Amino acid sequence: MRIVSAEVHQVELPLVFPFETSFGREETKVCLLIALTAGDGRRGWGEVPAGAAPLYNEETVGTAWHVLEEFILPRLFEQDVPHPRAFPPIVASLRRHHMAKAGVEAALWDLHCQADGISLSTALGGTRGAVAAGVSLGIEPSVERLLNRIREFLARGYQRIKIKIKPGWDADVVAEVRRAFGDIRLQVDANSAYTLDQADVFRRMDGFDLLLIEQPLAEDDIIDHAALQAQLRTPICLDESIVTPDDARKAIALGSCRVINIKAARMSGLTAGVATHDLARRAGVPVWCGGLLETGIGRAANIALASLPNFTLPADLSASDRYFHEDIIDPPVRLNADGTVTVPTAPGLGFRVLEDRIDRDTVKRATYRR
Ligand code: OSB
Ligand code: MG
Repeated sequence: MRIVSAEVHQVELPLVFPFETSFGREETKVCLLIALTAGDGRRGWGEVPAGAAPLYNEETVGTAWHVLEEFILPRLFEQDVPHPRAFPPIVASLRRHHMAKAGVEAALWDLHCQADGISLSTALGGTRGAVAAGVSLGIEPSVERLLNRIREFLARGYQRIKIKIKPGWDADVVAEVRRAFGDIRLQVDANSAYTLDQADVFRRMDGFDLLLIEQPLAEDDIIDHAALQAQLRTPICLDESIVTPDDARKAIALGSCRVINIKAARMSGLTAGVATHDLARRAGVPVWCGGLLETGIGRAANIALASLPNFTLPADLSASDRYFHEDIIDPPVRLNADGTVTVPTAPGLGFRVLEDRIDRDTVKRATYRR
């Protein structure tokens, strides 16, 4: 593939309702969208799900833009890329900036699949036609408000509920959720809000039959997580701590987790996401597909990835209407009656990208040429 130009769009889409985690509250989805144009005129799309501030990881839309403009896109234009899997080595010597790299790699996958007339799911090795969908719900101003949200999403048919926790909003809230909804599939995500000396909170939660406890401790830690996992029956699932396939190998070897949340964007792209899936599968460790409140473009790639065989737990892949009044893909992602999301079979991302909506939501844009 010869890429002749790259458009970078910074978009802002209002969320249907605010999303609060232990690290902050978001009312608007801010990210970069990348459109690559190939020599044959085809366009491929990818998302850089970095936010306005470096809260989930170290990247922001500003750092991603800088690194794309100054380093990643110039390298892309320097050579032809025979396959999307040839892209990671081209940018490997640029340290980190995983989301910026992942956005370009996703657009290359879209182009590659369009050219071959295959779906992204097929290209990645997907084996299922639908993915079990869960919903991730933020911290609310009151327990009652959270219970109402959960009720609403259970009624829509989501197969599992994930709630965000932080010190002061944890074991008691989980107890109330269990009391209200019985044995629903339930998990929690701390986004690194605790330290090992707060282990008693997790020992308490160990009695609530959670599917998993996501990222309780520091984002750069796999030592204390191993110590905590040894005290718990409930699997620890790592999110922020796993940014390369090698991190996954080490965390599994140390016993730092028994489940892994895979977000290709956190790991520099779909190639690394698939590699992590493969090594976890060989180790007998289940994985599931996480999300970063992506627009339809990022979510389409996540759906394709989640169709691989070892994605055995419900994904943070909700319908478009959980996030946005109007998504930027057509059709929007919809929840099936059985609580799944269909994996598209059309070539590439499998959805039509609504460029006029992207233009409407774009606050900053630039085009770079070979
Ligand atoms: O930790 O999984 C997370 C959203 C933003 C940042 C971090 C996380 C999340 C989610 C949302 O939980 C999942 C989704 O996209 O539905
Ligand atoms: Mg998480």
